[in-house]
Formats: sequence, C-alpha cells, structure tokens
Amino acid sequence: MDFEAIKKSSALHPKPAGLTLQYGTAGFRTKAERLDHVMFRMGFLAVLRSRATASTIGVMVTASHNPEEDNGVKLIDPHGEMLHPSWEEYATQLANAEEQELQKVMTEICQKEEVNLHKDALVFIGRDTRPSSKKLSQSVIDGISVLGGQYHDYGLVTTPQLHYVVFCQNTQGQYGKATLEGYYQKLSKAFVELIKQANSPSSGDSQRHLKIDCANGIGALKLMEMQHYFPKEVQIHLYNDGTKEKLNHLCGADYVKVHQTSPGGLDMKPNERCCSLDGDADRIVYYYKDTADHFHLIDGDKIATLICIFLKELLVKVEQALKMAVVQTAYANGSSTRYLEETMKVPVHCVKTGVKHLHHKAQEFDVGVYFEANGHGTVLFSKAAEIKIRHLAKEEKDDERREAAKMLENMMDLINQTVGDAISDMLVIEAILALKGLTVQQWDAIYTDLPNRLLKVQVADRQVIGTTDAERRVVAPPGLQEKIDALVQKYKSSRAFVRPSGTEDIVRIYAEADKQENADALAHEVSLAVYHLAGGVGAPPQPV
Ligand code: NG1
Ligand code: ZN
Repeated sequence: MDFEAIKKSSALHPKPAGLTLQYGTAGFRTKAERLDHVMFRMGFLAVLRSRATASTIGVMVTASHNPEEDNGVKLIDPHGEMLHPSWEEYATQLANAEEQELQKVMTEICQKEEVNLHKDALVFIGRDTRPSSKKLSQSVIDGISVLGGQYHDYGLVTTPQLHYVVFCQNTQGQYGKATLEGYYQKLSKAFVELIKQANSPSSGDSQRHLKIDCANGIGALKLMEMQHYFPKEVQIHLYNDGTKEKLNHLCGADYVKVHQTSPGGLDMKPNERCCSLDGDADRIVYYYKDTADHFHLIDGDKIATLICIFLKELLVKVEQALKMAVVQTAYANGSSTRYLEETMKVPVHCVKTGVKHLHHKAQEFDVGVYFEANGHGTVLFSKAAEIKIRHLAKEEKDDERREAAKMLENMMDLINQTVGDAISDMLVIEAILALKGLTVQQWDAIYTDLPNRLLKVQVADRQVIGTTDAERRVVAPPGLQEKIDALVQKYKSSRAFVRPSGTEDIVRIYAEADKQENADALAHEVSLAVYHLAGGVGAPPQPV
C-alpha cells in the first residue's frame, strides 16, 4: 500500500477530532456533514474486502428512512448480503482511527484477513436521492482509487437494486444480469407471467390500481423507469415523488408504520389500496381507509402471512417435502405469530432485530419467509428447492402440479432474494392479490392485529440494557425485567419488551394489549421503568 498517497488523500477527507461512530445494524448513520471521512475510508474497506473475498463488493450511500439531512453508508457482501460481522468491527475501527493511526489499522486488517494487496478489487457504488449523497459517494470513489481498486458507479439506485447487481456479478450472471435493465427485465417477466395466470384480474374492473407513496425518495425514480415494463392491467399512481417535498418528511413506510396513519401528499378514497416505500425503497407497508374513515395498516407481518398462505398452497399442490418457515422479530404482532403457528401450522422463529439475523435464520429452510413488522423482508429459496421447482415446472406431466410449480418458479424470480426490496415485494403482493382475487380488506381481515405502541426513551448509556431470548427479556439493569413482568400482568393479552436501538441513541419500548388504551398505558409505564432504572435523561416520559 502506498501510505504516502493514502496520507495525502486522507488529508482531503479529514476526520472531525474526537468523533466516534459505530457500524450498526444499518451501517453508519448520522448527520451528512460528519460522514465525509467515513465514506472515504469505507472506500478503503470495500477494496480490502473485495481482495479478501476475491469478489465484487457493494457500497450504498443512504440513510434509508432517516431525515433528509442525515446520511449513511453500508457495505454489501458478495452474495448481496449484509457485511460479515467480523468486518463490521473493522469498519468501526477504520472510521474512528485518528489520521496517524490509519496506517496501523489498515495493516492490521490486512494481516488478520490475509489480504493479498496485489489482487484485483472491484466495488459497485450506489446512492439515494439525498442532496448530500452525490458528494459522499465521490468520497467513496476517492478511497477506492487511492488503494488501486476498480469501481462501477451505478449512481441513483434503490438499496435492494445494488444488493441485486452485486449478487448477479458474483454469480456470473446466474441470478440475472448485473444491470438495472437486467433487474427490470427479470422482475417484470416473472410478474407478467404470474399475472397471466390470474383468472379475474380484479372483481368487475379489468385494471388494478395502486397508489404508491414514494417517501420523496429513490423509489419514485426507479418505479418511473420500471413502469413501462408493467402489463397494462396494472396501473400504479406515484405520490411523494420527490419533486415537491422533503425526503421522508411526513411520509414513507416508517412514518406510516410508526404513526399508524396515512402519509401526507396522498389523497385516499375509501377502500383504495395504497402502499408506502421508505427512502431507499427496501421497506413497504400497505394500508387503506374504510368507509367510516378508519385507517387500516397492513404491515410486514401481514405481508409475510399473505405470502405464506400463497406459497403453502402451492407447496401442497406440488407435493414436494419442502420445509417452509417464517422468521420474525419480537416486534411481530402477537396475532400474526398466533395465526401462522396455530391456523397455518407454519413454524415461526423469532430472532434479534436486524435484517442480517432474519436473513441468516431464513437460510436454514427450503422456503424461508422473513419480514420485520416495519415492512422489510423477502423470501429465500434453498438451492435444492430451486432445482426441484424448476424441474417440475418444465417436466411435470400433471397439469395442476406443473402450473403450481410454474407459479413457484415465477415467485422465485420475482422476489429479490438478496434482501428486502419494496419494489419486488410490491409486485409479489400485487400478483398474489390478483391470483387469489383478494381485495385489500379481505387481506386485512386474515387476522386482527393486537393494538400496540412503540415508544422511545433517552438514557445516558443505552448499553446498560442487556437483553436475551431474541431481545424479548432484559438481563440488565437489575430489577427491570421483574418490573416489566409485573406491569404486563395488569393487562389482558399483553406483552412488552425493551431493547437498545441499533440505529439511534435511544431505548425502544414495545407493548401490545387487548385494547389500544391498554397498549398505550403499558408502553408508558414500561418507559417510566426504563427511565428510572436505566438512567433516563431529560424529563420523564409523558403518557401517550
Ligand atoms: P433499531 O433502531 O435497532 O430498532 C431499526 C428497526 C429495525 C431495522 C433497522 C435498520 C424497528 C423497531 N427497528 O432498528 O427493524 O429495520 O432500523 O433499518 O423498526
Ligand atoms: Zn430502508
């Protein structure tokens, strides 16, 4: 490594003295103006990771659903997955090294990982629509170039699109072409095929309409590009397309989920099917309002359930012993878990928050459906399942079985198996609703969500909260779990847990109960317990 050149270039991307950041569940995320040095150094890390794995690595510049002023960066591993945990640690060390320590930290990483510095390195870069993203992605390029790595800048892409092209590239095109064009073609072909198999596109109406809140983000641009690939029976209407308002401001999947209300900028008529993407288009939630003007949220849990119902029917038809399971986090609504386990008889597994945990667990099954309640999720098919399904779709003599296998094959091609993808998930959902002839209300009525409330509390050090059992119980500070247990006892069908956020400097509180006022009261009481027992700062939390 040419440390003189590195030093010179690094001086142009100085680290604010004393600033420390951590590579969390969503990479680095903070105010954009603090991130220039991080981007530059993540360029280094991507080159080293590319050399260590002899593969192409992705770098995505985005802060997802965070405010427009924020930004962030995450690395994408060879199979389109989140960065390996051991390298998350290196990312943190590199980002926090003072200028004079940079050489030492980089040398250590190279030694530990036996990085061959003479190997080629290739990095794919993508960015969201934030005003700061272009300059920050240039800093990533600067970092890559100083280390002699090659790069391909995809420019404005959704996060899942970058995951997709990285995986395509590293599997020599087996998963698809490593271009946006390739992505649009693969998904739309599978979607068109699926829709063709639907008898009645929608009751009485030959066109299917969907209103989409694009969070004023990248999803709008990419849906516009993709729109002309869609069959004419499917009419999408884009709102919050970024031409007027600020990214994620009073809109987007996170806003809708957290506030359990419709986004600004989208006028909703009764029973119209609507959905919201988040700022980098890797999350999606659906919703509608009924004739009494009540808002109904259809979150990630209900999306997972719909997909499960559909896949299970097909798996029964093809009569293959393929094991399907659902992976959720503690935030999954209790009603969804119950419905999946008791009514559908599908095994459900609970893992820690963070996509990488869900993805990892889902890989254990032939068909692994994973979704976070906030709308991030996908379906993974094992290699063995894929081979069986593709074979049956081609060779099976029995018409019904072959048709079912074909649908499964198209589902496999339509879902982005690298990561949760709002556009791909949306097409999966639209296809299933069309194929099953379901309205949004019928989908919503599969089960009734338990009323719930998500709150946050500021504490001096959120790491004083220790958790166990997939974050459903706390082991520290002393007395907190006992207090939560006692509070939960007070309400019917209730459950509550707390955990330190991986993306914000806060502790999250989740509660659900038989009635909204009980869920609100329980969440508030638990937040007071956290405030008192875990070193709350500022004024005590107020009732909801
Ligand atoms: P944290 O801040 O660790 O709760 C949030 C979401 C996660 C995940 C990450 C990454 C909730 C309660 N938490 O994590 O599910 O999506 O952001 O974006 O929604
Ligand atoms: Zn996102």
